[in-house]
Amino acid sequence: MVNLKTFLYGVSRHRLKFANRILVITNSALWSQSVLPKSIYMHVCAFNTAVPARSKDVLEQHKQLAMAGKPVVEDSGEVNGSQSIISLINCADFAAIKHRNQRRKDKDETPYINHPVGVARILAVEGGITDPVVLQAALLHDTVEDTETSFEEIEKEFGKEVRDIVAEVTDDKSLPKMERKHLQIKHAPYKSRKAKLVKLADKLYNLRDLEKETPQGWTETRVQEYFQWASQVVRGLRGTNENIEKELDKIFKARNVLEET
Ligand SMILES: [Mn+2]
Repeated sequence: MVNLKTFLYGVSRHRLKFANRILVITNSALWSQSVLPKSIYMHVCAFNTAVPARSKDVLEQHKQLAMAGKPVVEDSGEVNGSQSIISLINCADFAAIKHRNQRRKDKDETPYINHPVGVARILAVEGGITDPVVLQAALLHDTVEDTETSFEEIEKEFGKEVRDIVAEVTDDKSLPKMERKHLQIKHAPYKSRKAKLVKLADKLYNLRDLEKETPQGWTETRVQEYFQWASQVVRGLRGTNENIEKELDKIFKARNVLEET
C-alpha cells in the first residue's frame, strides 16, 4: 500500500510543493485534486504499479482521470478491503504451491505451508497486525530461501514493497550455515520495522515448535543452542511488537536464555 509518507517522499524528490493543494486520500493512494503535472502523475503511477491491489484497468482509469485534470477518488474502503483479502489469498496460494513438496522436521512431517500460514496468524491474531503488506510478506517469507522462487517473481506477483520485506528476511544460502546464523544476530537491529515483525513471528513459531517436540536427529544440546541463538537475534528486533515479544520472553525465561537488556 502506498502511504502518505511514501507518497510525499516521491513528490519531494521532484521538489514540488503540494502544500496548497487538496489531496484526496484513499486507502492505497493519494491524488492531488488539481491537475497533476504529467511527470508527477507518472511518478505516482510508478509507485502504484508496485501495489498488487491495483489492477491495470484501475490504474488506467486513474491515469485517464488524472490526465484530464479530474480528481481520482475511490468510492469506498470496501473495495480496498476486498483487494487486501484477494492479495492475501493469492499469497497463500502461491506459497502453498511453492512449498508443496516440503515438510517440517517433526515426526509427523507436517506440510511446510503450515509454518508461513502460522507466522501470518501470529502477526494478525497475536500481534494485532493488519497491514496487508506485512501479512503478505509473512506468507511468502520462506519461498526464496527454501524453494525455487526468485525475488523478481515475488515483485512481479506482489509488488516491490512485499519483495523488499521478503529480501530482508531471506538468508544468503551461499554462505556457510554458521556464518548465516551469526549474520542474523548482527543484522537484526538494522532491519525495517516490517521485516522485524516478520522475523519476530517466525522465531516465535519455530520456538513453539521446538518446545512441542525435538526435531528428528536433534540432540538436547542442539535444541538449547537454538534457543540461545534465537534470543540473541530477538534482542536486535525488540521494541517492535509488545505482545509477540512477551510471548517470546515466556519461552526464553522457561529455557533460561533471556538476554539482559
Ligand atoms: Mn520461517
